[in-house]
Amino acid sequence: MNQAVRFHDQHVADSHTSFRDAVVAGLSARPKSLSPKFFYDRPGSLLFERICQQPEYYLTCTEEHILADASDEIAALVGPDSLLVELGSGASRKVRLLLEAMRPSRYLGVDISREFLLESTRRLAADYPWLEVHAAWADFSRRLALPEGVAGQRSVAFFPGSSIGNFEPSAAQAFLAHLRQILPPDSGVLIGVDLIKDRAVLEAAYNDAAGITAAFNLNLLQRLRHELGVEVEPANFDHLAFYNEAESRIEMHLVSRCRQTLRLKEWRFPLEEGERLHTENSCKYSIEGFQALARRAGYMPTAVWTDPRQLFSVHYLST
Ligand code: AVJ
Repeated sequence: MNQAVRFHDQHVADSHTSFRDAVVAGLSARPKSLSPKFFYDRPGSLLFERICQQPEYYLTCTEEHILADASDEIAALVGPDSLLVELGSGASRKVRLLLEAMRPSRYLGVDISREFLLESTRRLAADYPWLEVHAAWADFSRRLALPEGVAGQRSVAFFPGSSIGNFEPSAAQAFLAHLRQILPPDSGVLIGVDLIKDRAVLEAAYNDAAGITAAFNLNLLQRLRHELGVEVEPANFDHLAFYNEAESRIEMHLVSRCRQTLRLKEWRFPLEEGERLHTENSCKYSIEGFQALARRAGYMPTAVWTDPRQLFSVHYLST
């Protein structure tokens, strides 16, 4: 059977304008900042795939090992005939482990990167002919809704990769609480969460020797140039990533190498030498800290798996 992917366009119609408005607001703020969700244009999504293959970036391979080891247990928790919803599906590699163990009747991939979403869901549909595959093109940080046609079925929302770390803890709690509201009764959330650990291990993961994370960070400036026509020279910026221990988070910034002015239409954004543009927070948790947050969001933390080095955790939260 060669079945098609059911595509649901949930993207905000004014995505270009809202991108520009967000950039103008972020460059006008003090300190200057841009949301990490803007990293994921096509080149950015490809760079992220390469980050996941860097030896220092332990998150991806560790999570994959945890999922491989726990997949039967996860399948038993979730039960048969469910809907598997993947948030930020990207290249959808990890979910294959779950699909094979769980054998859900339906899969819904949700992603902000349209081409990536279509490619990866088409591959899933081709490889798993028994699976009904849906794709929702959406910015789930703004709008989260199960599309018509899948709503109502007992679900498990898979939120891999520690993407939840991009939210501040209070926003993460609000996001999870909202997710709980839209999931049908008796559902669950399977979520990957990076753990607090040695500064050296954390900082190496965001400063890989091959410079892929730096290229990923700087690609945001290319995107501003190509998509919005911002006059900006990426070579005038340095990549900076460090662990902010007080906030338990990796911070990424772009640091101005000189005094310069970015231009966008009638706007002027002057930068001092050394001034930073904050591009990402990646919050880290202890197992107990994350379980407490999940409880505050209304969930029951039912199971947690980790690796022998306690680098990464995968939680199952019941709604
Ligand atoms: C996709 C948000 C989980 O925070 O580790 C990787 C993104 N940024 N390297 C992370 C990212 C720099 C990643 N998340």
